[in-house]
Amino acid sequence: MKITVVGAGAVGCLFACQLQEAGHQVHLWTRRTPVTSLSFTALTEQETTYTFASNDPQALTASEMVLICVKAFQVNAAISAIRHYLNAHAIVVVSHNGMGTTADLLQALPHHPLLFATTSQGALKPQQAKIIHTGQGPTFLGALNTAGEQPQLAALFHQATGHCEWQADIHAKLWQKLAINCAINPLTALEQVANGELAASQYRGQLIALCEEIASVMDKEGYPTSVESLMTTVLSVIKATAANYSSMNRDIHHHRQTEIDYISGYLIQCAHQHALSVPNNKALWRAIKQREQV
Ligand code: KPL
Repeated sequence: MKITVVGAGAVGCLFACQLQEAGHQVHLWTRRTPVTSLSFTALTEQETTYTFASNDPQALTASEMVLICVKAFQVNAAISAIRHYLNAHAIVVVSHNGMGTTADLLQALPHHPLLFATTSQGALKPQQAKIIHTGQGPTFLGALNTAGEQPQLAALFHQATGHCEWQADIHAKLWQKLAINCAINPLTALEQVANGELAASQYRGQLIALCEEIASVMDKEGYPTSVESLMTTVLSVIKATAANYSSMNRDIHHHRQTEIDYISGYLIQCAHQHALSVPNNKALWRAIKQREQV
């Protein structure tokens, strides 16, 4: 398949290398300096160099699938930059942390098959042309509109990127991921600690309070869960990614804008619509917004 990956961050580069390795024709579209070659370190530590066509409007127009891997707050700008080049049938798959971009996507691209991919694969990009695969987690793919109902695409991702499952309701998976990110990301960013540090008893009360608020919002959103089940998931991710620094930890560390408005901010917005109070999540949202100014 002819595929354009928009965004050359860690996840975009990881998908680009995996799709190219699986035999697809991958073109990269980035805001910054075009990326033409990437050294990829696999989980086996084997290193391979992949070369890509980059920032070529003709290649973008020829693409059958466009995979948008930018931060949630960059989605609108990315769509504005590419939409006039897209061919009418191009399938558009969006992948980012957090929630809250769907309405804008549906409005900007009403006639394209639109899908969302949420992934737990881990990748690090220590340098511009270097990408390291750090963890193999599942990817879930699902439709955002009727034209996006293309379950066969899960097989394409499964073959290229490792375990990928089709989801009849992708929002169920997005809420699960949002819960994990609301619990882990702001705390690890404010404390500047690795994910594993949150297993310490000093954080247990705060994690439970966050999960109670998240469960109450998920219930009203039609995705009922229990505090116990959320805590079990959060603690297992803390353990599985103990040595990792969360994406928000890295953003604060490097003085970059974070995805807080699409993580805790999205939860707060939904809570507000249901007249629910989420003081613990709000306090973390406020604290991150203050740290972003520094
Ligand atoms: O998704 C993540 C992130 O860092 O954004 C987790 C799951 C917390 C892993 O670090």
